[in-house]
Amino acid sequence: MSHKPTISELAAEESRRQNSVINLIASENFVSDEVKAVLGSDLTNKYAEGQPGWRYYGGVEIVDKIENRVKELAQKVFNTNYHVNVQPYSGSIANLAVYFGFLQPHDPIMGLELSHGGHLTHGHPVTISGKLYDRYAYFVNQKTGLLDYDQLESEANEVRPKLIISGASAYSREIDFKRISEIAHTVGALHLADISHISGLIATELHQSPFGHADFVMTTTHKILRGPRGAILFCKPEHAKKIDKAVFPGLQGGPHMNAIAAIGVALEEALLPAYKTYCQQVVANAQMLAELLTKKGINIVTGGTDNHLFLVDLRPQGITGAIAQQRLEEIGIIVNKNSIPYDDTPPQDPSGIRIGTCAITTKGITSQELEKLAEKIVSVLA
Ligand code: DSN
Repeated sequence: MSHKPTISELAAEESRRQNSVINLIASENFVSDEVKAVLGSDLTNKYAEGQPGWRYYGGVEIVDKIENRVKELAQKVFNTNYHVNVQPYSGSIANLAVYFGFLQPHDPIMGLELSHGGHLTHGHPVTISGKLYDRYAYFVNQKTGLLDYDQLESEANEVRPKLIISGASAYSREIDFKRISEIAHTVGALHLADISHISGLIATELHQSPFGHADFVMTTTHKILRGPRGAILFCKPEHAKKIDKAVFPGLQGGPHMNAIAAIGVALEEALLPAYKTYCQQVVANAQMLAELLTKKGINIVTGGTDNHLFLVDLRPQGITGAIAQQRLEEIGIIVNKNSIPYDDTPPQDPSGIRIGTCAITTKGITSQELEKLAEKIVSVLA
């Protein structure tokens, strides 16, 4: 009888896979051993529904201390006095908590079109955020590939949304959160800034901050922040009660205390000077890789990047994103196929790939290795 590998064996196999490839997936990273140790600790055994100081369970003295400390760390990392909730299981639930707490079914909302770099949970029709609320997409400019704030403003004036969602998962240029807040507030809307992809850059002042402007700020914790899977949801103090109630009991049960504590470890790491150096290197590596590919005739959407990622437009090569993803995987380079703005093909078979440098920077890639990497990428795309 053939041996079916145990889950532990498969997990070990996945570790070997991760360490044997070059990971260019913009939303993935490698966490530290300390993050892993706390994530796998006995905190996973503990129920703690409620908030520190008012739980529905006994034995919460230590988890209360942990959750309070993680909240303090989150405020410190982002240099903010916004209220903070560290319980959302993930980014999708954290965004939903804002919608559930502040919107009524069929309220109009605005989010960046998915194929222009937006995110499914920002009102895409296949998700609850698009089914429960009336989403109006905004777009990047067709010529420049840049967010078109004037177009957003005139659309907001027409739509009169209750909420504008900013933030992206495939946009390589700086986002003007202040301007988006101004647009939102002028039309009587609230503003949710989803900073999941760039939160580390905001924490280290390498990107404009939405704090002080947006009503809500949400980040996942497992991308550039190098924590476990989870999310942190911030809001202006006047929205605190509704946000906490929307997360629990509105959408969730017991918080995952092991994940919350491991987020705390990642936040402790983000306060170290080495973290700023890391974020600077992430951006420098993305810019260098984009430049190397451009020199070799590859078309980068918007011509480069201000952050940790960029999109490759494969139309000149005459191959799809799926083919590029497969060819790259065959030579040990992992990317994801991705729509590009004004793509003529569907998201299942888009014309681009997304490349990000968070994971390879954690692994300490050198500039010579980046040059070799660019050559390898071009060898299978051209
Ligand atoms: N799926 C994530 C990404 O890859 O950007 C966002 O949730």
